[in-house]
Amino acid sequence: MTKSSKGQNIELDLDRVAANGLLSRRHLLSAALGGAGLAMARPVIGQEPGINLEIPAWSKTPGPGTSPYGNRSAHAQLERQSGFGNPLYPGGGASRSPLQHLQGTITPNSLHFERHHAGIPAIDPAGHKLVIHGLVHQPLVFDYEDLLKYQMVSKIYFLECSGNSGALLYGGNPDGTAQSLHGLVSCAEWTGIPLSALLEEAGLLPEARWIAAVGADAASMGRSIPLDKAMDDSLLALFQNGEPVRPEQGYPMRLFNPGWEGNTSVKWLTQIKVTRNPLQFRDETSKYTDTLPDRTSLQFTFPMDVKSLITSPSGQMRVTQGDIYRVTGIAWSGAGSIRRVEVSADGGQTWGDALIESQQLDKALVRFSIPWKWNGAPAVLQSRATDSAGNVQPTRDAVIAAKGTINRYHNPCIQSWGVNTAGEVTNVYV
Ligand SMILES: Nc1nc2c(c(=O)[nH]1)N[C@H]1C(S)=C(S)[C@@H](COP(=O)(O)O)O[C@H]1N2
Ligand SMILES: [Mo]
Repeated sequence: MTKSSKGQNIELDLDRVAANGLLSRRHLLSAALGGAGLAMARPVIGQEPGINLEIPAWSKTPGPGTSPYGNRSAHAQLERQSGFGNPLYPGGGASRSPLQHLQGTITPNSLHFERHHAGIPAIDPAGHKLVIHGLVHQPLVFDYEDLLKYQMVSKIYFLECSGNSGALLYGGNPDGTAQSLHGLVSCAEWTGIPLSALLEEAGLLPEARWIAAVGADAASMGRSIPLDKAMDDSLLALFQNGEPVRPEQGYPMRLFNPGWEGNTSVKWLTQIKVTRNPLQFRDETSKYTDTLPDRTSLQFTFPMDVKSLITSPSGQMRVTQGDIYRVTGIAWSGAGSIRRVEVSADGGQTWGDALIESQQLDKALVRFSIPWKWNGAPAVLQSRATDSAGNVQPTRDAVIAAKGTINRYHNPCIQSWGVNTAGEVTNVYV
């Protein structure tokens, strides 16, 4: 980054856009363009030792050559974080993406979150079949190799478990991180066959209204999907970020319902039955229903709400007084694209508009940032997203007022990261 032409006096010129040190996103923009932005690089003053362009050791001898499968730098090791297993559900559980260490919007396949109800089946694609039957003119069976011959589409979409962020409704978790609290969301380019093409090939009967999708795992996980969705943008996904869908994500094929709760995107898909009514699977009756304070439950709450989250600075990080930070995070909505992300450093009293750094695709993550100077006083960092349908991300109080705390699913509430006078960042509730 280039040094500001305004040199040491830059502080005087910073536009403050909200209380407690939030600065105009224009500073990040203009710095990138080489203008009078924030100078993050250290200026070279005179003959400073260490910048005499000495050749480092790694430049003096050739390194190892090519390899069949690439890996991350030993200096950049990232890991998924697994929850506790339950002996009653062998292979069941979830692992979370390390959101606080990722940038951009695409989740590397090895770090995509996982949620399995009975572990990962060891499927040989040569023995796997996809059957479409029920209310169709002609039941069909597809082999993996057959499916590879179809025209495909590639789309970038987020996937979020509807249980993501549920812990926030209960309070606690002062040591929570972006990963532990919100890591059940990831984003990838999914390549596959529009489900509508396969359903049309089978030929829908006039009374068809739903499809029932079932996986080949030991949980035989099934979900009912309205036919309108299946004919709109549902995919039979075969590839994930360019390579075959990973075993954890449903190899050799999964259903993918863009913008909808992760559970509906049935992995290891082996059966689609076209029906008149939903089949009332376990995962849409005893699970994945939202129980309200009066003990009635909402069923089939499919779309994921508009949501955002600051990933840095975030839980268990530390900031230094006087330093300027690129506050950054992710935002997404199951209802369309992200149009605006605001950031507050005073617990939601004043807000400044963040810069959207990425493309603003439908039902995909966006990356946002805003510069912030920590002045040493207690602060509460929050972000608030607005989507193309005009939905604004709600506060935690608003979510609890609307749906209570019996329900654990579909919590899109604003995350608050508290900064104490020591610079420690923790999960707080305001
Ligand atoms: N067959 C099958 N499909 C499944 C599941 C499962 O356990 N079995 N888990 C569901 C849940 S709850 C979620 S959130 C997503 C998780 O997808 P991922 O593991 O690729 O992130 O898959 C869904 N599809
Ligand atoms: Mo899920």
